[in-house]
Amino acid sequence: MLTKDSSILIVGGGIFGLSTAYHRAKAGYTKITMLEKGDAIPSPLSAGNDLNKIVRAEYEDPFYAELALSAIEELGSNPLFAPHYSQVGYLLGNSAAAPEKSKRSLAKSMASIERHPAFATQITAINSRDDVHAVASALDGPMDEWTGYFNRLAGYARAADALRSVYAAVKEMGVDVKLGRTAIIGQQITAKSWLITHIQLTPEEAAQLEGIPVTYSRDLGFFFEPDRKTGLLKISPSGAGFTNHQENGFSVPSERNDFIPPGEEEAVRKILREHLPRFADRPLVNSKICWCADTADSEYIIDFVPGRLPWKDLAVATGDSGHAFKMFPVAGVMDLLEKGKQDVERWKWKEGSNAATAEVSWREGTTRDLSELVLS
Ligand code: FSA
Repeated sequence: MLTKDSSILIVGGGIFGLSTAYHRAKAGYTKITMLEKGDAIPSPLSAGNDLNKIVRAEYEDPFYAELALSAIEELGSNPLFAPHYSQVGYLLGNSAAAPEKSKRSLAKSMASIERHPAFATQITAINSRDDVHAVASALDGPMDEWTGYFNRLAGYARAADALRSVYAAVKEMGVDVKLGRTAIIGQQITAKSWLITHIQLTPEEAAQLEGIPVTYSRDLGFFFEPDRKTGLLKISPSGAGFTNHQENGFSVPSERNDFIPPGEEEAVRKILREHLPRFADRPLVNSKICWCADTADSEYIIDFVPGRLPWKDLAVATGDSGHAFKMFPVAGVMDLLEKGKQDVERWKWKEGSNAATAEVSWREGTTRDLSELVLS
């Protein structure tokens, strides 16, 4: 039985680890140690170590929609998160040439919120160029026959800043943090990465785009308003991601991440030409591939590792699958440790699943391994 002076060891200081440390410390646990493999927090290994991340409650599955709504509530009201959250809305759609898969994914997103009371006055359908102009006049690219919707109850969080705040808070609350340790992986999880890059805007250019919604053309990719401190506008192309398979069959994050995979620069330029053509030729800066822990069905894994010693009482919270940052404020309240078992079926240990071969409904294209690419 867990008591407030039980020792809790958290492996990994990313979104799930930090959120767990925060909520356990807040609940009065006094002996919490957190190990982080990277040499700092925000860790260079955490996908959350990023300028910003999308915050939205659109999910094919209402379970996650509700969870994301509770996270949005917390992001807007908890003083630890609120300074890092901008509710600029979410402009989601498809360009005219989008493949059927992107169109299906968009329809599911819309269906997940359109009848929900929380969104009753928040959604505007986008059926024409004029409709885009009405909600985001700064987007002056062709966006011909671009259709979708604008959801006001969404936005983005300044991700690394939020990590810094929570890290400072957990240290203040007495969590013992040890940096530079090794973490664990398994076959249920595969490391996949996506390009994140930026263009640098001048203060005048940034001012023109201030407050634009997070815009996601499902078939092309997404971008955010320019960062209000630096003028950096973040862009990420759509795709099924890049793996880094080892001889042992596991894909793990690569040592070097500061590059643009072949073909991806053109994908970024296409996003710019479609939405913000005046910046289409701007140099791409601070480019990196951002690593996520993917599961076969995009469900997180938050469970005890089955079996006897040495794993007794070892729990994992992982499998972000590219959609966990928004849950930062609530991830650690998934009270596995106190209940002593996971009764949320979807988050159970996924023995026998293979994340490396799975097909994901909300992603376009096919996964490529870094070994297939000729990197410059
Ligand atoms: O919650 C979100 O909508 C973030 S998705 C961002 C993204 O780059 C995905 O587009 C991609 O498919 C992968 O899951 C990594 O995250």
